[in-house]
Amino acid sequence: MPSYRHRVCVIAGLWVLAHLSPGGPAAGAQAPASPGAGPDLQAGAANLQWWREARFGLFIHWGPVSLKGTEIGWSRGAQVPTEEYDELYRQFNPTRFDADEWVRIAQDAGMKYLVITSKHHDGFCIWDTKFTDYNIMHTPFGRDVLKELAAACKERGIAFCTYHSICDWYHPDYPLGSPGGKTPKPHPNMDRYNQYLKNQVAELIRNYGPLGILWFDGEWEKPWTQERGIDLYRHIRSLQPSIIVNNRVGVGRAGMEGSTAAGAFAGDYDTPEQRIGKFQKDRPWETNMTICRQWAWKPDDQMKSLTECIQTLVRVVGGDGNFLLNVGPMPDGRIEPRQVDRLREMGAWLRQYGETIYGTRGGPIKTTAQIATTYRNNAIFVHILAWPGDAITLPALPKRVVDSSLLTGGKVSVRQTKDGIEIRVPPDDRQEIDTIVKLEMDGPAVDIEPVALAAVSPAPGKAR
Ligand code: FHN
Repeated sequence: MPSYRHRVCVIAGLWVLAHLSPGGPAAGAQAPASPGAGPDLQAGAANLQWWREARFGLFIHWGPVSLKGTEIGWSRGAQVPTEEYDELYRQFNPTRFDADEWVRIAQDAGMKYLVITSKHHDGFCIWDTKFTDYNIMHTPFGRDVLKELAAACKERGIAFCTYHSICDWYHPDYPLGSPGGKTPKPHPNMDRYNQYLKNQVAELIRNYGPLGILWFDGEWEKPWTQERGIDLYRHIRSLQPSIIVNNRVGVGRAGMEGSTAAGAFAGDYDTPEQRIGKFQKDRPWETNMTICRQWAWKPDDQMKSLTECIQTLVRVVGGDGNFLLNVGPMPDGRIEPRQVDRLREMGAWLRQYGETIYGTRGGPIKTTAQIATTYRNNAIFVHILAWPGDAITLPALPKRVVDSSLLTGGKVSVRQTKDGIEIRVPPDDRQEIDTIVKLEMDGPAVDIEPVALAAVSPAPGKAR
């Protein structure tokens, strides 16, 4: 994985931008603005609202490399010789690709937005771009995948979004090449590459937009700078003011942890990768994670269990984040049936318990190994993911529990004292994946200051 260069710009010239949180200025002192960065570079709370309520999206990493079953971008010049990798597109013919089927799979999974790699680090473009012939129209398949997906998303009411890599180990003008950005190109021209990048971003927005999100990546390498990042943010905002852009365009992202260096320009949200982000309500965030181990298609890759998928979703939303779950479609254009089954199982769970996920905020009790909480209006949803003993004891809250119910079925007893709230559910009514208790409070849960629960390790034999 990339070794990140944390070239966070000089804090003295940076700006903590207003309205990072939905409700208004972010916490934290006002620092001098970074060159060219300001609130006008952000989507704003109103444009983020649909995304924060959506909570769950499908990530797709796909390209001719699926013919090899190795990792997109990273295997170029590593497991797959560069010359061979760059010729794969000439045999790429995913005849079983069906855009409407992919979007239906996302919809059936309970996902509300779809982010697909328009171009990954390997430089291959899966749309009819006028700026390079290294694209899907020059393959035996010859169809514009982005055009078909954008139409299918529009038809089914799923937000269409694209992932676009800033680094490009194929393009002759980008200074670094494969493997993994470790080799120099012979005659690079970064300014010309930068224009190519901006031209293609404009194509994506103008021809396939309006896009829900432009999900950037590959900003960590030396040729990219904060100034180029600010310029790219400004370019995007000028093309579609409402678009949401992540924090991987400036150079302030803290590696896989995905947060943004204090004071650095943050884009619209943080991007913890392959992990559950920390509890954070003052800046939007989204965990991006693979359903298997590899981002792109890999035969017989290890796939996450339903318990892990659901509990990750619950823990992420409990931390006030979104969950972007990735599949790598096969070279014939299908999403692997066992992955489709997993996504369908998640959708079945969300059809039953989605009220505890969609349109909720994280907290007010912070996630632990045993529980996560989400809330909406006066309701707090306590997701019990493991049982340390016969009861779960929550910290004292400043509002009164006026009613309670066990959304997952069965009986629950709730006892509130000045010291805390004790929850008991008979073992037979406890769910393997998530036992959900709804607490109806005597006022809005948003007024409750987030509170940590002392972690309790499960008593022996009491894991459930
Ligand atoms: O190198 C990429 C990787 O292939 C994948 O696209 C992930 C998704 O967040 N981002 C980079 C690794 O951090």
